[in-house]
Amino acid sequence: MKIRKILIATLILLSYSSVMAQTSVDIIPRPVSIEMGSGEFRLTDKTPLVLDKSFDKAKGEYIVGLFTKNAGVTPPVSYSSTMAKGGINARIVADKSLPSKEGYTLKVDAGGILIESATDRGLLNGFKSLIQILTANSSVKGSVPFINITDYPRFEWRGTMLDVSRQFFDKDFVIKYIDWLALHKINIFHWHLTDDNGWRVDIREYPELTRKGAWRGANEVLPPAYGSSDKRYGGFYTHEDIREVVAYAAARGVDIMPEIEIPGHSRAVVGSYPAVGCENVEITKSVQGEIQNVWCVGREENFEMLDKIIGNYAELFPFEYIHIAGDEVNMTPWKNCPHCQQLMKEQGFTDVTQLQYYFVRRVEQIVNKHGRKAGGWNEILKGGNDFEPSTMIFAWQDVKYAVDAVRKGRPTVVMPGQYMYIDMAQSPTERGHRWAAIVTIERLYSFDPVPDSFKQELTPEQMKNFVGIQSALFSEYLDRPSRFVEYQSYPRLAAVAEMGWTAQADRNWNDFYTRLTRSHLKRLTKWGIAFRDFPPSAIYDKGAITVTPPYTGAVVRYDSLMNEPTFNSPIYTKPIVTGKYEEYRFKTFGLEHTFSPQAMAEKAPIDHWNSDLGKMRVSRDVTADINKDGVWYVNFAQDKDYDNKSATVTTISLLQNGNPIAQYEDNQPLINNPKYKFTVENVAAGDKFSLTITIADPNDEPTQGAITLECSPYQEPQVTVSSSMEENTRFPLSNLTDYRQQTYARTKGECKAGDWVLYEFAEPINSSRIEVLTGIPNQPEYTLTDGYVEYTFDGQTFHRAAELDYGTTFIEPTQPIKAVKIVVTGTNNRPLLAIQGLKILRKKIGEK
Ligand code: TNX
Repeated sequence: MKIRKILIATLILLSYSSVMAQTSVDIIPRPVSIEMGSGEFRLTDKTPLVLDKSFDKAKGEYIVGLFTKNAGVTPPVSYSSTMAKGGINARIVADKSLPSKEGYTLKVDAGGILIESATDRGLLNGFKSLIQILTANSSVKGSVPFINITDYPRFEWRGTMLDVSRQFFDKDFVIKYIDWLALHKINIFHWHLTDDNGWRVDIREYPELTRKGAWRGANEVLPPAYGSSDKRYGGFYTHEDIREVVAYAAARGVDIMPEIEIPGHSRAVVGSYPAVGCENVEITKSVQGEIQNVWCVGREENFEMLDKIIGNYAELFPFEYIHIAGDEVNMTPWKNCPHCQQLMKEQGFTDVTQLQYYFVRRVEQIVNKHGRKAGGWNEILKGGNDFEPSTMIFAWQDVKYAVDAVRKGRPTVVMPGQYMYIDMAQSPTERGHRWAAIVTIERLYSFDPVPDSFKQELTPEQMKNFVGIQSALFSEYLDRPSRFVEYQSYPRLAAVAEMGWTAQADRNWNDFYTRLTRSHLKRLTKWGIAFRDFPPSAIYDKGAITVTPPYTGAVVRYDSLMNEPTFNSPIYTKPIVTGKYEEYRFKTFGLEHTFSPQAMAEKAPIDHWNSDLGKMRVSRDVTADINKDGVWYVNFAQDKDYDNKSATVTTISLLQNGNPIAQYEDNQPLINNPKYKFTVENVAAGDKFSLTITIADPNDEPTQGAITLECSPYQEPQVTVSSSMEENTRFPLSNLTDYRQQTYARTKGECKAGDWVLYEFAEPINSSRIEVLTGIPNQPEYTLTDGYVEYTFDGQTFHRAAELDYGTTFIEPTQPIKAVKIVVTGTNNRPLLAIQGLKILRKKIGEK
C-alpha cells in the first residue's frame, strides 16, 4: 500500500515539470505557479461543463460564452455538486487555503479539467486562465495541455478608470471595455462619470443635469471642448443603462466604483443649476482653464442636492465605494462669496482649504448615510485626516502621497500619473498628455507600486493599508483618431493587470514581452481590441535601410514618400538601398485594424567620442554621407550610462571643398545632446565634404557617445512671423523661426474672428507641400478650431487654401511662395492659441 502511494507520487512528479512552464501557455497576468504535464485533454461540444450548485447563473452564462468565442466549442452546462467524469468541473471549496479569496487552482489531466476556489470570483479567474491557455500561440484547437496551476493575486484592488465626461462613451462601448478588463482579471472599473465637460448620469430629482449638463455646442450651456465642434455633442446614461452595465460587469467579476467630481471640475453642474456656484465672484480659471466650475460650500441647499445625487448613485451601484473626488479645486471663488465667507466665520475658519475639508467631510457623511464608503483623490488629506476609517485615498500626483496616506492609516490605492496614467503619450511624437511623463508600456511595467523598501519606513500595520493599484484614462485627447481609446488602453492595461496580480519577484519585462507578443496580442485581436502595436526599428548604414521587426512574426510595411504607411503599403522583406533614407516611414501592422506608431530610419553614427580612449577630436571625410542639397544636422548623443555634465562641444565645422559652410564655437554641454545645423547648397559631382569636431572635458569625467550626420526632409528657410494677437513672452513668435519640432508660440489671450498669423519668407520658397500646425506639438491643446490658411506668390494677392481641420492643414503650391497666413474665423473656446513652425517639404514643386 505504502509503496503504491510512493509510486503514484513519483509518477505525478514525473508527469509535471515546472521548467519555463509559463512561456508555453503565455498567461497574462502571470500565475503564481504553473506545472506542465505531458499529454492533453480534448474539448468538444459534448464535454460537460459542471458548475458548482451555488454558482451564479449569470456568471455561468458568461463562462459558456467564453468557450464559444475563444475555443469554438459550446459545452453543455449544468449546475451540480456531483462532478462529471471527463468534463470541466468547477467547485467551490470553502476551505481552499489560498492567500486570497480570488485565488484558484486549475488542474488538467486525462480525467478532465478541475477548477477550485473558495468563491465564484475565484472560479471565474480560473476560467479566464483556461481561456488564455486555449488561445495561446502554441495551442491546438480544442486541446488543453495537462497543467497544474495554483494562483492568487498580489493585490485585492486592481482597477482602472475611464473618463466619460471629456469624451462620451456610450453604454455599448463601456460594456465592451469592461469585458476586456475582466479578461485581464482587473476587478474594479472606476467610472469617472462627471466633470467640467459633461455630466453623464441621469439624476431623478435634477433633470437639468443631463438635459443641459450632458451637452456641449454653440447653443448649449457647455461650450465646445476637446475636439467637439459647434454641433451638439454629448450623451448620458439612464438608470436602466447603468443597471445593465453593473449587471454585465458583475457577471464578469468586475465591480464598478462610480465617481462624482466635486467640489471642483463641476462646470456641467453649475451650467445646469447656476445657483450651485458661488455668488458675486470674479471669473477665475481652474487648472484646466474652466470657469465657474466650483460648488459653493456655504449654500446649505447644495448638500441637500448632493444627498439626492448620492442617493441615486447608491441605488444604482451596489459596490461598497463611491468616489467623491476633491482634486484640483479652484478655491478663489470661495474667498469672495458671501455664503462661503459667512460659513468660514461661523466655523472659525481662517483659510479656504478648511472649506474644502469641511465640504469633503460632509459629503463623506452623506455617502456613509447611504450605506457606502467614500474615496477621494489625494488632495482631500490636505485639510485634515479626521475621516471615517474606511475612507480611501487615490494617490495620483506622486507615490509620496500614497506613502503619506498609508502612514495616516488610510486605505490607499497607488496610481501615480508618472506610471499609471494611460492618457500620457506612449512616445515623444505620439498624441497624448505629457505632464506626468511619457508612459511607455515598459516604463509602466517597471513600476513596483509597493516596493519592499517601504517596509523600512512603514509599520506592518501601515503596509496593510496599500489595498492595490489603478491606472487612469482621462479622455481629453481621445476624440481622434478613431479608436484611440483602445490604442491608449492596450497593451498597457495588460501590464497594469500583471502589476496588480503577479508578485513583484515573478515580474520580468522580457518574460512579459515574450508572452505578450507571442500570444497575447493575437488574443487582443480576437477580442476585437484596436491596440497599439510595437514599432519596428530601422537603421540606415552604407546606403541601405535595415529594419528590425519588434518581434518574431511582426509584419512591417513602409512608405518611401514620407506618408504614413497603410495596410496597402509594401511589406518590408529585405534591406532597402536608397539615397533618401529620411523619406521612409515604417509601421508594424497586425492581423486586423491594429498598427504601431510610425518609425523612421535612424542613421548609423559616423563616429564616436570617448574620453577614456582619449578620443576627443573627430576629423573625417563625409563626402559619402552628404549626397545632396538640404539641411544637415550633426547630432551628439552621450551614452545613457554617462552623466558627465561638464564636457562640451568646443568647435564644430563642416567644409565643402575646403571652404567652411558654417562653424560653431559655443561650448554646448554634451549632456543636452546638442544638434548643429548646416545648410548645404549647390552640391556638385566631385565635391568633397569634411567635418571637424573638438570636445572638451575640463573636469576629466568620463564621457562617450555617438555622432550622427542626418539629413532633414524639410527646408528651413529664413522666415519672419508676425500676428494681430499679442504673444506670450515665454513662448514668443520668434520660436517659430527655428523649425524645431518642440518650440512653439502661444498668444497671450483668446483668439477671435479676424485674427491672423503671418509667416513671411526672405526669399520665395519652392516646396511641393507645406504643413501648417497649431496647438502644442503632439498634444492637441490650444489648437485653432475655426480658421483657414492663405498664401501668396507675389506678396500681394492671397489665395485661400483649406480650412484647418482640428488645428492643422497643408498647402500644395503650384509656384514658389512668399508668405503663408493663418486666418482665424472664430474662438477656439480656450484661453489662448498655440502655433507651431511650418513644415516645408524639401521636395520641390513637381518633383517625384
Ligand atoms: C489631472 S487626475 C486630473 C484630470 C485630468 C488629468 C489629465 C485628476 C484627479 N485630475 O482632471 O483629466 O490630469 O491627465
